[in-house]
Amino acid sequence: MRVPFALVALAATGLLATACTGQGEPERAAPDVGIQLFQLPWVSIADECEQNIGPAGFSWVLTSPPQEHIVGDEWWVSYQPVSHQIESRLGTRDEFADMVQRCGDAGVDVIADAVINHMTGQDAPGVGWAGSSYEHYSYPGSFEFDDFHHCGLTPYDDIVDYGSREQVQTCELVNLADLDTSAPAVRARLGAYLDDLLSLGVAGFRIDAAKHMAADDVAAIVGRLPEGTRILNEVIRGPLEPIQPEEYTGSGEVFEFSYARDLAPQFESGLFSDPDLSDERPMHVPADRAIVFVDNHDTERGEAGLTYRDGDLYLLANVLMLADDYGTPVVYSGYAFSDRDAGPPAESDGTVTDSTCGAASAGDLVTDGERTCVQTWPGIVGMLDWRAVVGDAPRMPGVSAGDAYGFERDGRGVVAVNVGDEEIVLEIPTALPSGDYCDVVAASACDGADITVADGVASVTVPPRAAVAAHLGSRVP
Ligand code: ARE
Ligand code: CA
Repeated sequence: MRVPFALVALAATGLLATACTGQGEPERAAPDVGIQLFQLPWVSIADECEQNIGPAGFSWVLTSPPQEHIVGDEWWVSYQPVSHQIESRLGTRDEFADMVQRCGDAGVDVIADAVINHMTGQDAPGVGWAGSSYEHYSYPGSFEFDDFHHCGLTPYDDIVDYGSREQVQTCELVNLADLDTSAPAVRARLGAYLDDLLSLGVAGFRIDAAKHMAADDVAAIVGRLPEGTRILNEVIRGPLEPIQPEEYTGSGEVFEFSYARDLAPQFESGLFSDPDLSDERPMHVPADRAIVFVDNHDTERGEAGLTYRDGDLYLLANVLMLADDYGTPVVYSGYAFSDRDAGPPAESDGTVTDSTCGAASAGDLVTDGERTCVQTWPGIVGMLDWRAVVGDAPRMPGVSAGDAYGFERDGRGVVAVNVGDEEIVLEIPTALPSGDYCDVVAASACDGADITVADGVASVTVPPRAAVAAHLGSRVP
């Protein structure tokens, strides 16, 4: 039998002593895998933690920015802070606190998206979501004109040239009022905001637009936070730019954009190549500093080669990422859209509509506004358990045949993907014990012969546009 989805989920929570093996269950180490829940309300994230994310074995969620923002329907209003009150269209302060508590009880940490480089980009005065009045360079009670950079280097003080470090860090990113993060008073007020979120129990922060703050400024702002506070710096790698992600590894981890850029083209060409298996991948931060992803909320609206729109192939890319031994993966879960600016489904007062995921599967067509619910896809859940079983076993050299590619994590698990239109049998050298294994990616029932290991070789039959994976715990008794 193939391990039914529910059993995989149970095994992941450790409730199931023996699923598909007569040898007793292998050791599992909870994998460090995150899930970005884009523009999902706090109440819904709490429900997701309890119903899907915790049981699947994700260790953290990355939320959208929680602070007060400008009023509008677009998703990106979240990135224009009006004040640092934790009141937004995604929920109230109490709802945020309750989410952190409930996720924690489900074994899931919360990482908040911290927008600290800038305030709003509105030239006209206005009133924010929670009622705070503001002008472009005046946020009563927090920041006034002199707390901002006014770079004087370009027309309207906007960043024009990413080749200029000074422009990138002291001019305005798309007109967003750029805080003078070198000033002690500014650092202190931003620090107070992060402290406030920590007091509600968050485990850490994504530092939005970190590239636009000098690495020393970021270090000063986050360096005083309690030890163990997790910092994920957003520094989009621009290969020819002067500011590189490596500058920020001293203050935390960094989103490594090279990873998805290298991964996606292989799915189009069917020509897979092994990454450099030493710790030194070119144009990549060291593995222990890297956050990797197939796409995120910016790249799915821009450069990403694979998104939810690619159905099966998108799942396959996530499978390979989750099987890899480089970096900490974060899976992305958003909503379908045609218009880049389109916000999430909302109530007439602007509050984002609550939404929890039922049983969805990869490749299901989602219409605009519908949530992709990637965290419930059986293949993703199966691969989280796979990752828990393989632990830190080294990644062995890959094997290709036609449009298929796969590799072993030494003695613990094998994985294969096929991006072509024909079934392929891939032979992967392995130290797994001989026997029959169930595939943990597919949602359907296992007939007991998905993968056969004999004489140190795993024979993996990979259907068209599918992924197959097996681990020590999916061996058929
Ligand atoms: C919106 C409107 C603008 C308007 C502005 C102010 O779209 O037209 O001028 O509001 O009123 C998000 C949206 C923006 C939105 C903004 C504020 O994407 O469209 O602007 O929120 O509401 C650079 C940065 C990188 C940044 C990307 C988007 O380096 O940090 O641009 N990513 C983060 C978030 C975004 C967010 C912001 C920052 C702002 O993830 O979602 O913007 O808080 C090369 C460079 C990159 C550069 C990239 C794009 O690749 O190497 O560094 O990324 O080009 O320019
Ligand atoms: Ca700046």
